[in-house]
Amino acid sequence: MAPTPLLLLLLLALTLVSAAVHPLDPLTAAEITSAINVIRASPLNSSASLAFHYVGLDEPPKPAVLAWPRSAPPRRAFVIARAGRATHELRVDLGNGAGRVLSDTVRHGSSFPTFTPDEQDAASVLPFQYPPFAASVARRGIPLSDVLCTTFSAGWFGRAERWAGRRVIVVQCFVAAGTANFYARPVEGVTAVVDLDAMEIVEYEDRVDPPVPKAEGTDYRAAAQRPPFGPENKPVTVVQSEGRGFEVDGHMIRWANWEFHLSFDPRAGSVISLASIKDSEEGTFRLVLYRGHVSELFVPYMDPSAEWYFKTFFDAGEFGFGLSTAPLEPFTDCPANAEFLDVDVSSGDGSPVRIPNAICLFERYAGDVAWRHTEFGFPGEMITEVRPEVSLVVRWAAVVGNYDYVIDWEFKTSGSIKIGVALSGILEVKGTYYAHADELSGDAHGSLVARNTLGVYHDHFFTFRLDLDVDGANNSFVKSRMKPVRAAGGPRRSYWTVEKETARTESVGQVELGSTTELMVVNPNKKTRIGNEVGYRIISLGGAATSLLDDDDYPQRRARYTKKQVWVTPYDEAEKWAAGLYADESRGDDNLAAWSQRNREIENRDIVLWYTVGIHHLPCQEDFPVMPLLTGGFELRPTNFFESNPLIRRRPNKPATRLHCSLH
Ligand SMILES: *[C@@H]1O[C@H](CO)[C@@H](O)[C@H](O)[C@H]1NC(C)=O
Ligand SMILES: *[C@@H]1O[C@H](CO)[C@@H](O)[C@H](O)[C@H]1NC(C)=O
Ligand SMILES: [Cu+2]
Repeated sequence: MAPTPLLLLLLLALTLVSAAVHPLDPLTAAEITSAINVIRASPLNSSASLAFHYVGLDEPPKPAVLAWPRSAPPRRAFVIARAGRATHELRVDLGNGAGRVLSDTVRHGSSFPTFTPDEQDAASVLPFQYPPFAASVARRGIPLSDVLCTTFSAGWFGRAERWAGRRVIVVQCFVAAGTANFYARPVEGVTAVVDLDAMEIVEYEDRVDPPVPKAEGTDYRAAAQRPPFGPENKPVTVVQSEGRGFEVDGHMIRWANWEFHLSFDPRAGSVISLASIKDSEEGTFRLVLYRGHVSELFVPYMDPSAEWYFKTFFDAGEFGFGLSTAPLEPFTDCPANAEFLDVDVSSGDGSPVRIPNAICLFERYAGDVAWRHTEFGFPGEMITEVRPEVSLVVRWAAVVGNYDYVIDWEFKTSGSIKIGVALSGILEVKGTYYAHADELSGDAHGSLVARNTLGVYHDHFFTFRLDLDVDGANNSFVKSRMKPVRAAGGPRRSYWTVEKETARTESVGQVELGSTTELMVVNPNKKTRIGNEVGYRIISLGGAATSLLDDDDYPQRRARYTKKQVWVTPYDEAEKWAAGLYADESRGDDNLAAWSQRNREIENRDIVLWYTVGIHHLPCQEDFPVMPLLTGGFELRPTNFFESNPLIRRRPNKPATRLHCSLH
C-alpha cells in the first residue's frame, strides 16, 4: 500500500522534530522511559533491588556538538543503577527504533552514587518500626505521631565501623507539631544508621537529652504570624510594553547580543552551554563558554560531637542538586515578566517525574546604569550620555533539606556573565541546654539563635565547572600580579606595576584569590587589532572563603579542592564532578585536587576553569526562623575581547512614560 499524504506529512513532521533536537538537550520524559525500558529488558532486571541513581544525557564529545547541525551525534543516556550491592554504569542508545544497552560496567570502588529520593523516604520511616526509637521518644514525653525523621549522608571517616564499606545513611528526627519549621525542633541525641541496600537500621544511639526547643516563634508561614505586621511595600512590577525581548527555540535562548543553550542535569541543576556573543563589528557570534554548571556544593559543619561530626554534605554528589529542584513561584521567585521552563528527572524506580517551573528566564532592569558620562568641561554646555543596564537572568533554585539555594546566570549586553549564588531557608540547628548567650562556653560550635537552639557554624562551598572556550577551544590562563615598586629618581617614592604569568601546568593554575591578582582566560591565538590577546577576566563578587579544615581531616581529604578558589585543568570529559563521580562515602582519590596532581600542561589548549564561591556561616538571630537571602558570586568579564566598549553604539532607549501620576 502506498503511503497516504497524511502519513507522509506525519513522517515529515517527525523528521523535523528530531532534527530540532540539539545534541546537548536534556533527556525528555520519553527518552528517560525508553532508557529505563531498555535496561529493564536486559539481564540486570532480574535483580529485585534494581534502582536508578542517575539518568541523564551521555554528553556527546565536543567536536560532535560543534559539528551540529551539519551532523547529529547519536542520542545516548548515561545511567547509574544499583542492583544487588553492585553499582552499574550503563550507556544506552536512544536512537531510531528500539534502543539498546551499549555498555554495562560494574563499578569497583569504595564510594557510592547519589541517593535516590525514594530510598531516603524509605530510610526516614524505618525508626517508626524500631522499638528502641519508640522508647527514646516516649522517654522524652513526645507523642510518636508528632515526630518526623530525615536523612543525612554519613560521610567517610576512615574507621572500621560495623557498617564500614556498606552504603549507609544517617536518620535523625524532629518534632513536627505546632510549626511548619520542624528543623527548629530537633530530637537531639538520637541517631540511627541505615544500611540502604538492606534497608534496615544497623546502628542506633540515644546519647544526650537536651530540651526540644519550643514551637513558638519558629514558623515562617504568613498565616502563622501575629500582629504587629510589617514592613509594607507598595506593589512594584515590571512593564515590557513591546513584549519580551528573548526567544526560546527548543533549548536555545537568544537575547540581545547573546545566544546560549539552556539545559538541566539531575546532579548539577541548570546548565549553560555554547554561550556566544555577537560581535557587532564582525556580525558573527563568538564562543565564550562551552559549558558551565555547578559541579559540587560542599557544606561541612563544625561540631565534632557524635550527633554532628559526620555532617559534611556534598549536596550535588550525594543528594543530586538538580534532583533537589524547587518549583519557582511566579511573581515572587521571579518577576512578572518571567518565562518558566519545566524539567524532567527520573525517580528511583526509573519513572519520569516532571518538575514544573524549574527554571525561569527574565529580562532584568532595576534602574541601573550600564555606562555614563557627564561632561562639565565645555563652558556653558553640559553633555550627558547614560545607557541603562538591562540583562537576561536564568534562575534556578534547589532545596536540599533545610537549605534553599538560588543560582542565577545573568547575561549582560556588555559581554559579562554574572554567576550568582544565594542562600536562604532554615538553619540546621542543635538542641541545647543553653537558654542565654551568657551561658555559652567558648567552644559551643555555634551561636545561640533562640532559646535552647544553637545555629551550628558551617561553610558553603559552591564549585562551578566552567569550560571556557574564549573565541575557540585553545586558551591559556594568565595571572597578572600587581607588584609594588620603589621609585627612584623623581618625586614619587613608589607605584605599582603588573607582572604577568601564563600558567604552563596545573600547579600554576591553582590560585588563592587576593586583591592584587587578576585572573584571565585568554586565547593566545586571537588578538585584537592593536595586539592584545582576547580574553575574559574572573572577578569575585563576594564569597571568597576557603576551607579551614586540616588537610588530614577526612571531609577535607574528600573536598581537598576547597583550599583554593581557582583551579585550571586540561579538558577531560571524565572530569565533571569536583568531588568525584561517586561522592557518597568518597575517600578523596577521585576529585579535582587528585586529578590536578598529575600537573598536566594547560597552556594554549582546551582548558576548564573551576571556581569556588565559599561562605563561612556564623549564624545570627536574624537567620532564624528563616534566613534572609545571603549572596555571593563572580563575574566573567570580557577583557580585550572587543575592540572597544561594545555598548558604545547602543542607542539610548526611547523615553518611557513615567508611571506615577503624582508624587505625594
Ligand atoms: C523487570 O522487573 C520488574 C520488577 O521485578 C517486572 O515487573 C518487569 O516485568 C520486568 N521487566 C521485564 C522487561 O522483564
Ligand atoms: C589546540 O592545542 C592542541 C594541543 O597543543 C593541538 O593539538 C590542537 O590542534 C589545537 N587545536 C586548535 C583548534 O588549534
Ligand atoms: Cu549557612
